[in-house]
Amino acid sequence: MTAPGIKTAPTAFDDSFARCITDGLSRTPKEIACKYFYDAEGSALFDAICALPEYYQTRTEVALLRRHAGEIAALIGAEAEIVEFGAGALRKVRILLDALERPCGYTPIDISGAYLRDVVRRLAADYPKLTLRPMVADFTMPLHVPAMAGAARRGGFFPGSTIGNFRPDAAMALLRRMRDMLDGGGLLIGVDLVKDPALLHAAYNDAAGVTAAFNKNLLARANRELDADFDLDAFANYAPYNPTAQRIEMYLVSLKRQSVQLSGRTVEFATGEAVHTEDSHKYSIESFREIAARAGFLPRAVWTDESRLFSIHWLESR
Ligand code: AVI
Repeated sequence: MTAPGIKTAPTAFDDSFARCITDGLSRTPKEIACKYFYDAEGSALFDAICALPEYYQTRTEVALLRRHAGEIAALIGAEAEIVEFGAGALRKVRILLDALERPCGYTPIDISGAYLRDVVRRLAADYPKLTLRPMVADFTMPLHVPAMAGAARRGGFFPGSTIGNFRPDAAMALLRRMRDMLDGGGLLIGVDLVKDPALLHAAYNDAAGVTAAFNKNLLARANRELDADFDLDAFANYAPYNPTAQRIEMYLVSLKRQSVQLSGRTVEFATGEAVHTEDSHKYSIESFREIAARAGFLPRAVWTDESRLFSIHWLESR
């Protein structure tokens, strides 16, 4: 059920996890797309990652948003519609909504429908006058988001350095689509920065093993949804930093030779065989501004912390 005051936009969302995992595990090397991390369990695990002491990204970005909220709100302008890509827990947007002058509405887009409905209900209770238009959709695919009546312009919001989970060519294509969608407005985007590899390694190899559970949730999800029989203890989480490509690479590595049943098929794993599950690219401020400019944005303001761990960019789309 949709909460009162919330308009749910119609979407053509195709649940393709089954196809992705069966195709990806029949390839060499094996792979599963990282967007499938985020079912309800995976989204909750990602929330737990964001609170980890080693995962500096969330607290650094939140501190930057709080510190510069006034400046950011002035750049976005009055009566804007905020469109958030991969909205997650809807915590960061509250900082924006509190700072903006008469925000017109908020369109959170997320692939995890149950999770989105839940968090939007809570947001609606705190912002009763705001028009909320949640969209359950895969924002990595071409997507039409109709203009919101009464909005002076659109401010895209893409925090959390999710852009880093795309290969540079795919990141560029996505930024181009966002640029077109935000025509006349702009995009506020969080980007994780290149830094000491030891800090990066720790952030993706936390002592409590939450990132390992997040990675293995792909297999647990296949067990829940696709009648698979993955033994989670027979796979290791492996997440090294590749300094040449400037990215964290995440893998699930088979600890033994094994056969797994998946949607009525048998998938064979050799000992030590890896399934690639995610890349998390890191940028310098300059290299990111360059990509944004090549995607058609006008890179304007950029904010970073004293230790240069993380950056937030305001890119104009006009
Ligand atoms: C969502 N994304 C930006 C996270 C990242 O840091 O690349 C996903 C993540 N994977 C492992 N830990 C967090």
